[in-house]
Amino acid sequence: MARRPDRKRCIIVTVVVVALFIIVLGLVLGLTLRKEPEQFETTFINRCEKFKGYDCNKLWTAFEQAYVGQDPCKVTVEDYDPFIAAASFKPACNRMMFWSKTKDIVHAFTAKNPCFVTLEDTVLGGVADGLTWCGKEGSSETFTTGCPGWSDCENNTVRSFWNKASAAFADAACGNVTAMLNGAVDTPFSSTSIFGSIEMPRFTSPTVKRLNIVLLTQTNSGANCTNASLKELQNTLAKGITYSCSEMTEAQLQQCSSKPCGNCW
Ligand code: JS2
Repeated sequence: MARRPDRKRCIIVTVVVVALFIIVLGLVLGLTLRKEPEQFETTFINRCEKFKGYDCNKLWTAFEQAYVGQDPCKVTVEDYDPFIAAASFKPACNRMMFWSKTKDIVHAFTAKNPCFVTLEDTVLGGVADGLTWCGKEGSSETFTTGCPGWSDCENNTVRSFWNKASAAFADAACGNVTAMLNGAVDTPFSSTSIFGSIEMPRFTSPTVKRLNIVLLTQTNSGANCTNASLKELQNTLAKGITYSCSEMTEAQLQQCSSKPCGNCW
C-alpha cells in the first residue's frame, strides 16, 4: 500500500516542476520581447546624441511614425519623409563618399579619415546603420525580430528607409564626390545597386563638379579602371560632371588614411 502514495507524490512533483518551468520560460520570453522595443529606441537615441544639434526625441518620433502599426511590407519611402526633414544636415561639399560592395573598408577608412563623410557618418544613416526594425498592424511596438527580409517585399520597412536616406544623401552631393567600388567583383558598378540606381542618377552639374571613382583592388588582380561596367557608369553620369578613376589596393588606402584630408586619388 505504501507504494501508491509514493507514485502519486512523484506525479504531483513532476507536474509542479513542469508548471514552474513553463512559468519561468514565459517570464523570460516576455521580458526579452518587452525589452526589444526599448532597446531599439535606446540604441537610436544614443546614436543620435553623438551628432550635435538634433532633438533626438523629435527625430525618434519622426522615424517610428513611418512604420509603427503598419504592415511591415507596406512601408513606402515617402513614409520616411518626416524623418528625412527632421534629420537635415549641412552637406560636406568635396568630402562626401559613396560606396558599393565596400561597406566595411570604407567605414574603416572614414573612421580614420573623418575628412570624408559617408551616409552612415551622418545622423541620417548613423542612427540605423546595421539595424533591423519593423512594426505590425494593431501594435505600437518596434520589433527587431520577425521582420521581412530586404528582398521579401518591395515596400519593406528597412529597404524603404535606405532607399530614401540614400536618395536624400545623394541629393545633397556637391563639389568633388568620391565613390569607392569593389575591384574584386566582375562588375564593380551595377546600375541596379543603390549607388547605381538611386544615388548616381541624383548627381547633377554644376552642383556636383567631379566624380572620383576609387576602385579597390587586390594586389595586381581583379577589375581595373577599364572594366566595362565603369564605361557604363561614365555613359550614365550626368553631362558636365568630370569623371576620374583610380585603382588602389587596401594597403595604399591604409597609407592614405594617415593623410589629413589629403586626397590620395
Ligand atoms: C547602410 C545599408 C545598413 O553609397 C552607399 C550608401 O549610401 C548606402 O546607403 O547605399 C550605397 C551602397 O548600396 P549598394 O550600391 O547597393 O551597395 P551594396 O554593398 O550592394 O549594398 C549595401 C547595402 C546598402 C543598403 N543598406 N546601408 N547601412 O545597415 C544597410 N543595410 C542596407 N541594406
